[in-house]
Amino acid sequence: MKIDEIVISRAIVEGFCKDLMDSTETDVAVVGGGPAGLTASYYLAKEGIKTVLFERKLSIGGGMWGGGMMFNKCVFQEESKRILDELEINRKKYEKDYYITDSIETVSALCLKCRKAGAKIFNLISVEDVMIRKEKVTGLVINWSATELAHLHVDPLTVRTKFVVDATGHDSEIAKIIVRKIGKKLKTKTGDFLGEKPMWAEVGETTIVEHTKEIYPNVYVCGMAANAVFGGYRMGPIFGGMLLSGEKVAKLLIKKFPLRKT
Ligand code: 48H
Repeated sequence: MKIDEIVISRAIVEGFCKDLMDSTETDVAVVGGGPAGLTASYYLAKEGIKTVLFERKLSIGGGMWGGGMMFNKCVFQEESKRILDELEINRKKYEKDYYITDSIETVSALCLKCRKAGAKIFNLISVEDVMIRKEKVTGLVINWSATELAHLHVDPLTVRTKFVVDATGHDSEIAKIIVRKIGKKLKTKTGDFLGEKPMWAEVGETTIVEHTKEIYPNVYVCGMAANAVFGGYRMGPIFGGMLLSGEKVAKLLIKKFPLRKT
């Protein structure tokens, strides 16, 4: 069989550019491919909502690969079991109300389900800014993560979106960008980013779902970023709250698209 390197190159460049062109206008742009962002993208795409996820790193999965302190197991509580089942992730009961999964399988399943549902995932792209028109976020400013890492002075590109999900984990980067660029206008008590509190798993896992909501017109927060924005506790290596938070933000946004398939 004849194999031409140039055909391979053209296939990659053309295929990627087509995907990127198609993603310049979208319904929901999710920033961050950890467990929360992936779960949100899965449920949104499953409903026929055009969903694009941008992940800074080469691998998606965020803080999930390493389980707890690199012991690659993930722990989930009873409330999140139904999401594991929906995603066809094998789980073993550990004790009453606690389940354990293999972190490699968990991330891989989340990624595959997300893609199969129709969400577009771009790795190696960082969101560095937002577009704001009439006090609403209308788009994201993106650049290659490699540009950032090499401190190159290269201008970014932009994508238009109806809604943004900040799923950037502990750093809550989108919320921080908003405060930095236009002041304390978040939907928190002070309008400012409140910051994460110390470890208290039980409380952290409860508030993370409560804190999953709109933080600025058209911008929603989920996962660890939700507790960081609203001053919630951290919870350590239990991941049920991340899936439940991703599911909740998807539910909130699905309501914004009443004409989509149900
Ligand atoms: C593109 C970006 C940008 C950007 C960040 O950290 P994550 O895994 O976040 P969650 O909320 O899905 O899950 C949190 C969980 O992993 C965790 O850390 C827990 C449970 N901690 C508890 C504790 O007590 O410590 O994923 C966020 C992802 C990462 O992959 C980042 O690379 C990515 O977002 N990201 N991608 N543009 N500006 N900022």
